[in-house]
Amino acid sequence: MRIERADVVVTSPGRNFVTLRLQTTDGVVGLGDGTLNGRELAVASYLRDHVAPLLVGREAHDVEDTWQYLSRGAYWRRGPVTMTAIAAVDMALWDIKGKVAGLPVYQLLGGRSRRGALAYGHASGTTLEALMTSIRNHLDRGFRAIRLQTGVPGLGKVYGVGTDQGVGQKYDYEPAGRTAVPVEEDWDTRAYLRHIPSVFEAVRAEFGPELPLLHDAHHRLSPNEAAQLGRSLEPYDLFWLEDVTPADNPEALRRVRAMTTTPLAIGEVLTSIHDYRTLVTEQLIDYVRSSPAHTGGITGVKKLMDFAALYGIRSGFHQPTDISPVGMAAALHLDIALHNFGIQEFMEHNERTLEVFRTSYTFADGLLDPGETPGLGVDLDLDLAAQLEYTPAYLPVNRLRDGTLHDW
Ligand code: KDG
Ligand code: MG
Repeated sequence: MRIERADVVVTSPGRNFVTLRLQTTDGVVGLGDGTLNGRELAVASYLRDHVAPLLVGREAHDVEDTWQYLSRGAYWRRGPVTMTAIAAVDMALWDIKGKVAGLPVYQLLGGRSRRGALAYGHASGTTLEALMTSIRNHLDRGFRAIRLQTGVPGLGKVYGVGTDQGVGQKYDYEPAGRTAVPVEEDWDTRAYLRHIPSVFEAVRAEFGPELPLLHDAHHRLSPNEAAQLGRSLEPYDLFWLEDVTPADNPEALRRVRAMTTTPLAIGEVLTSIHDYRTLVTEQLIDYVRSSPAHTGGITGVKKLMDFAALYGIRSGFHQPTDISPVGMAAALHLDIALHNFGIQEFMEHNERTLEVFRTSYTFADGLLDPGETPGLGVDLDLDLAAQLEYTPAYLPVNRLRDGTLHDW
């Protein structure tokens, strides 16, 4: 069974998504997510101009060989654009294999290891009161683990804080502005470090000790500041503290690790098993944050998680709404199959997106499940997708109060 067609579909149902659609000589269709937020067309071109011509005529069943062919064979290795493009191909091939076998992909990865994947939702508020409402809204919708992001007194818009919700309203955070240049946010680490512990104290007092709580520091702290934050949050028993330092210097976490027992997660911007060598072998982290969509697909992440398993490190795959439902499905099949699953991020896609991508995964009682549809379990409505044109959208940049550009 050979690959006969390889088409790249760019669509924008409220945000931009890149999807690779492969079709075999037997008429089987496979979908892969190639979305890289703010750099979507770079991956679309990589796929369309450099990868699709190599795929046509290849054996569709040879998932591992195609993965090696595209990563070793390109000579230029790793990096987010390359690894997202390889991810798209890999997911589409697993989708095809599952459809041909008549099995959901998780069955091909070793079968079911759990009833469902514990999901965490994003609660946020510009004020403590708004945050409490957001947490209640999430609990009412079935979430059993919550990430908290909060406004900081004296700062304007802060990462992860959406429009304040009324009772029963949904979280609607969308950082990527549809503007010609990135929006500029401001940042003050000392103000942040002073404020955050008081928020966790109030939330623990209100919701008790059982609820798993998470927080994303989004790459902004020095190792010493990160250690300070980890220590100050120890009394509130976090499930994890994410991306405390910029991920491109894994050694920075040695100091953080030595200073605090708060569990650490990192890696949404890491794209290869090689990026994790120090983090994993020195046990500097507790959770891997890479997503299949940016880390070479199911094949890339399976290798990474089997390596992490040797050191007792678990998964917490990145899944904001800037990864498409196809990428979400790929993560869920891994979540159900991997022994060293930890938790799954879950931001719900908007209704328009779920009209373009028809999914078979479910969320009930705090748990996600990929469903039993053969393959990944996602269909793409090509006609609707074609009507929703790409619009440039950039993630924000961050500046300190004196104007210095800081990590966002
Ligand atoms: O595109 C960038 C987002 O995916 C990122 O800011 C989201 O940090 C994030 C998270 O934890 O979901
Ligand atoms: Mg994050």
